Amino acid sequence: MIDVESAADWDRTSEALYAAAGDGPPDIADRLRALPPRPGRDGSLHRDNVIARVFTVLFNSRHYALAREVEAALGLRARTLAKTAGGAKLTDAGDQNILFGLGVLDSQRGGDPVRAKESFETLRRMLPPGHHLINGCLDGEAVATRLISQRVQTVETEKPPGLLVRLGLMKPRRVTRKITFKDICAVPDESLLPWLDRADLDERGLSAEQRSWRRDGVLVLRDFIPRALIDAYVARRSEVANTSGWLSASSYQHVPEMRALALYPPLMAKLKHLLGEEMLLHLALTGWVSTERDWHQDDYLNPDFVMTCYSAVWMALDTISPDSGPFEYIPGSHRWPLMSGTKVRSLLTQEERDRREGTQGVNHWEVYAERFVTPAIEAEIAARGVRPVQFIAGKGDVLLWHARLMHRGTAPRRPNLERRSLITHYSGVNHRPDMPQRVADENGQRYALFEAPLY
Ligand SMILES: O=C(O)CCC(=O)C(=O)O
Ligand SMILES: [Fe+2]
Repeated sequence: MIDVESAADWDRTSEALYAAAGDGPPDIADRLRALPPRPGRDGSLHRDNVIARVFTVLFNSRHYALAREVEAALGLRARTLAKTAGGAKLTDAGDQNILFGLGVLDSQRGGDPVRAKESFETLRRMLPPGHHLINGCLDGEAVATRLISQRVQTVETEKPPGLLVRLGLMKPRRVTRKITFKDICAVPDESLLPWLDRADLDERGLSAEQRSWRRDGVLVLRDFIPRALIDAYVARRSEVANTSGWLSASSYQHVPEMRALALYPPLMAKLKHLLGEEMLLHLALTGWVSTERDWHQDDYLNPDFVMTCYSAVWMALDTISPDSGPFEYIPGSHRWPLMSGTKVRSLLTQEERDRREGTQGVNHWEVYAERFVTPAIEAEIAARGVRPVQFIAGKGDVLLWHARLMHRGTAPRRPNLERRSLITHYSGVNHRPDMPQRVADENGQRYALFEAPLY
């Protein structure tokens, strides 16, 4: 194995991986398995980077059958790795491979080359003697491309340029001044906001729950979900042998046991009571570990017409350990200025706005923007001197949160500790013209349909 210190090394290691990938799918699993192991802190192997990347590319390009094949051949780890590589934070990543992978991903995204180099150097220092780095992520993409091209005619097979070549091409980012929270917010038209958020609302006649929603932006319902519903879902979810759960955001459409929780009529009634509109289920996060998604309000990810007529629900399926990376929020922050996706995107570089990733050409603007969004929110929190609160929950406890509430999935203190939750997101039925396909369940509760298999 070669230590990567120069552009020539990148090329040589790439060639080694191309050779390992071979020409076709039949023995791809064997070839990937034959890649050299490189123990990380959690015992992961070097090949994990390649597998994660292969899986991500296949999945993103909707080559589900091939993705399933790779997964079947290599074990369910492929999915977990792919998810971790996409969602982890550089500073929190305990896994050397992922750390390195992120460095490479940074550079692929035209991200901060200094950070990419730093993560690479950090990894080098962490490596035990006799272990080496190779260019895993990029070549994972190459392997995936090759796999696809064996089965599908139209996919390009061109080799992606090496990391250092890309770094050489990147222009240094010009930083003029610090971006503040105000810079990424907009003033919404009050008359279009949900009724409980309007300043001129007559508070007489509001229920205690409506008052607390108006004041805090959350509603906590202890021991709210019947055990039998939770147990049925947990049994089904346990069939997925990895902590990330199903990858597709609309897995609920294929899993009735999940819908029984997400569309539990008393829960839907609470949502309607707070938002003033019937709510439509359209997203579920089924991982049993923290997303580690940093501070944000959810609404800035939505199209403008949603206008914060949106809410999410955090359901504890078991006792949630404080060490497992609980959900954290700032009470009352839904009355702070409203983060605006348009404003955030306007602060990206033109290159970032134009960038398309993967075979599907997705632009991950919210990920690129974290470099200024996270510091801006952290500065706002410090300036206001407010204290975050964690949702330390028992089985059946539920937290409903406002689309504008500042929240995050914290980093676990014990990395592999389970955090058994179901997180579901809803919009007002009249606020989603972009989700025309919808059905009602036997109780009349509505959910959106998407063209995605259970994955
Ligand atoms: O991991 C978490 O608890 C945070 C999830 C989150 O931010 C969301 O679902 O909107
Ligand atoms: Fe969120």
